[in-house]
Amino acid sequence: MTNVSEKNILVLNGPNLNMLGTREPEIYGSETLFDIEKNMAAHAGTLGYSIDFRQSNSESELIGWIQEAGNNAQAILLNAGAFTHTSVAILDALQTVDIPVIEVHLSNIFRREEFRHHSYISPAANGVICGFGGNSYILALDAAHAILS
Ligand code: CA2
Repeated sequence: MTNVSEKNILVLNGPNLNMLGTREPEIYGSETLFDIEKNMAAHAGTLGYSIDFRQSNSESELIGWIQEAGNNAQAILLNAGAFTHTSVAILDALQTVDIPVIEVHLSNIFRREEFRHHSYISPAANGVICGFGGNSYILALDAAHAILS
């Protein structure tokens, strides 16, 4: 893993989140994923963490990163995108790691279509933060810090 330090937070982003900032700003805001990464890195620095920020459109790649995280990270912040609503495999992977997991969403999934109201991932998460746009990630980092402190 890149950017490994003693206090490392793994931030995983699922499918299509690389498209942030290009369309649907009314739902997801106008920040790009890179903007979110930069803001998180700055905030993480003030808390004494480094972040390892990744995105993949592949369920398999996300699962591999989750499996490795137990050895390399103190916590996982995960926006699994649409896999949130479909993936038992990601749930199973999260249940193999023994570090805090915070589920993150930009949008308030409970104000949206009914199929977005259910998350397969939440049972493996310490908590869920959704609806605050890019700030959801900052709030999730604060939540992880509170758990780790
Ligand atoms: O609100 C979130 O963060 C979501 O995880 C985003 C997912 C969606 O399937 C979840 O229900 C909620 C979708 C990410 C796709 O993002 C795009 C952004 C801009 C343009 C196209 C896709």
